[in-house]
Amino acid sequence: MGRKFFVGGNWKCNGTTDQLKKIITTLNEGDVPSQDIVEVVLSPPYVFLGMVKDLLRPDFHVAAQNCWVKKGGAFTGEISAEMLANVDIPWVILGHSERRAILKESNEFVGDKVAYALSQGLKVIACIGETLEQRESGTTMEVVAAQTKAIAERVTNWDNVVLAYEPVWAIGTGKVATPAQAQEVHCELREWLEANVNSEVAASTRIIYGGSVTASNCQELGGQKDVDGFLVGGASLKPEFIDIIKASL
Ligand code: G2H
Repeated sequence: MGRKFFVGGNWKCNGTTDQLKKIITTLNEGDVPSQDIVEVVLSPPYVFLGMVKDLLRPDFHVAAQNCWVKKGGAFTGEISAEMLANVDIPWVILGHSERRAILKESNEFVGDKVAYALSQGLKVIACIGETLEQRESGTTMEVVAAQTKAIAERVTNWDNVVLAYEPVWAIGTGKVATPAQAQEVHCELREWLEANVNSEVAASTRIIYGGSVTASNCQELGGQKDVDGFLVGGASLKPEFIDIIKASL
């Protein structure tokens, strides 16, 4: 079975009601390929999830940007996976490098989150990626393999997992990975899945690229054999996101 192109928009900690309504209007008016060709998921900050879900066209879906690692309870400030499921939020982004770096989320903690979110019926965009220092010291594959292993050890069914490879040095820096750099890591990740999970998961799991994706670099990146879409930050807050969705054609 072919892997359907996936385009995620990660709005991070940005936006006001008015600003997001404006973006939603642009998205709703956008002429994009059908759901048979591309799966589009937008991830607003928590407080706007309900509004975005209500206003967004029905062929686009929403994702939370994080959720708690286990069942809810006395965890002030957290939102649990079962709460997201309860209010029909189908997707969650987990393990974004900003959380790994700033909030010190470990590989194991992210793996636990992925497993728990899946157990509650959510679909997960699981982020992995190396820092500039790690790339320059030649440990890129070692780093992303360890991040993926922590997920693989806790997950048995990969149907609802999208793996987002986001080199940290390319995030919000304007310094995008070259198509060859992205393809190399995506291909090695697929080989890792084949060797350490199984060939069915390796063939069917979507591996998307994130890190300074724009309308001008998305065609070439999306044309790589093992690049199955994007997780877009900055450019997903702009009208050019429509052009990025069209890179699925
Ligand atoms: C990477 C990406 C979205 P940006 O964080 O996940 O952000 O496209 O701004 O680099």
